[in-house]
Amino acid sequence: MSEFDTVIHGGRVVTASDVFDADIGITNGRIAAIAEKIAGGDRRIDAGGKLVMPGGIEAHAHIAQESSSGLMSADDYYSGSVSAAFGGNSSFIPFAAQHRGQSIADVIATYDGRAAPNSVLDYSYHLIISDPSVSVLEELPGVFARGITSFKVFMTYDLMNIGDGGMLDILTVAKTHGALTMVHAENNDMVKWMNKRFAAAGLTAPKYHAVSRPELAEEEAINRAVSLAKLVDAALFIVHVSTAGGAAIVQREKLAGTKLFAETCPQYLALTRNDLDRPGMEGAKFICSPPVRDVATQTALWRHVQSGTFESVSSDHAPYRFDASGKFANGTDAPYPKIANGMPGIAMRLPYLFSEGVGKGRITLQQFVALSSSNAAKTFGMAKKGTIAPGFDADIAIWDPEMRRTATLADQHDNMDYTPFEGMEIEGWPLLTMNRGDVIVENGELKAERGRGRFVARNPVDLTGKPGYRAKEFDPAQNFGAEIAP
Ligand code: DUC
Ligand code: ZN
Ligand code: ZN
Repeated sequence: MSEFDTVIHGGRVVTASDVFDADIGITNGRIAAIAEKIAGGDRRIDAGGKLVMPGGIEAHAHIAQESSSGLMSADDYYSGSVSAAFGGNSSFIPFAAQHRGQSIADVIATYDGRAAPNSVLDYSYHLIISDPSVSVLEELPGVFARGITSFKVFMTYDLMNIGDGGMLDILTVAKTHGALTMVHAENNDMVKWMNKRFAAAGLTAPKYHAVSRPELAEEEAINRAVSLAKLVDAALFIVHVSTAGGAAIVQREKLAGTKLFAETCPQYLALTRNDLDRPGMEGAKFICSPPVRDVATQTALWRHVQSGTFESVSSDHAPYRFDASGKFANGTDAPYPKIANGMPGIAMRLPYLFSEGVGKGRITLQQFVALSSSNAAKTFGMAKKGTIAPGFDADIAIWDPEMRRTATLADQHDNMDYTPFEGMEIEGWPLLTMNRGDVIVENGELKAERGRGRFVARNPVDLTGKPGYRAKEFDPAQNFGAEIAP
């Protein structure tokens, strides 16, 4: 018996700060040693000529989740985690969604029943709250105590939008417990007004989806969400930023010290609204909200990826098949507002970001690791994940930086019947994915058992370096209003 269960040798190790040649010794699922040369190991994995990186942490995915209209996503915790692993991820944080009238305890129990027997990867949940009633707010401390330290709210969709007052209530409870509130920021009334006008003009094809959700709707809502969070000085994470204007607000507010985090997604870097204008109903494959925009937006978002506006590039994997179980649940000629919202991408997030980011010289290897793994671990409180260091979970992906592939459905290993990335040329591909020392995927083969993944209890959000904002109305020195300060 060797001191190490596994030794990965001969590879080039990448962390968010460094690139160096080293061997890694793994014992009991943890990284036990990093050295120039490590002998022994019950199993030795040759990583010569390869990159050895922290496995991705997918922080935005809709898995075994019903939409507000009751449509189930195509991927469950088995297919979703398998697809994530094929795409170089070692863990993920999908959503547990409360729909109106449901107790939070029931929601969490439901998702435990979906995830625990099925996931091949470690997982946690962000709790979606659609109904911040007094009883729901009272349940939240128990959720934090279980290590679910982030949740998502919506400013759009009639059945999800919690209103500004609801957001202030949630932000305030979150602040008390050190939780992070994530927000889908789009102005609901702007979108509904646009929909009404398109419907009146008989314009219902998928391509109108893109223009029905204007850039201004996102920019206005991001600005409002940030103002709400600042009023109570709570931490906020803007999900799926799709506009240059929205990203600029995030950048400005981060500079000002606001307790703000954000992500964008590959689809906003890779696709444009022209994709919604493909022949027939093909455009439905590209319907997601917020919508994909244009080339100028892609260029601007890449600049923000490069310069630190975003903690992460997440997939927003929201899989609905191109059939009656998904996109066409309301008929094959449904008007765009009745077509399921979302696209798959959990297996393409990292290959796309590597190829277009590292491969094209837009970001460094270290930035790739930060954007794909390390920042998510820090932001969402996964204390033992997100880097390669002694004592951390052996969550590792070995990549061939030179492997070329043409993106195609067969490589996704999900339950979908299309990938929006079909045909894209990719350079750099994950060959092996490991979670807590177990090999999950190796050379195109799944090696893991269904249900081996474990729930990860997460820490409160780390706000070090973010001084925040103090509304003068709540400043005791101003002598008015401070009595009700949050
Ligand atoms: N928001 C998401 O984050 N994902 C899918 C659809 C949506 O509105
Ligand atoms: Zn959203
Ligand atoms: Zn989403």
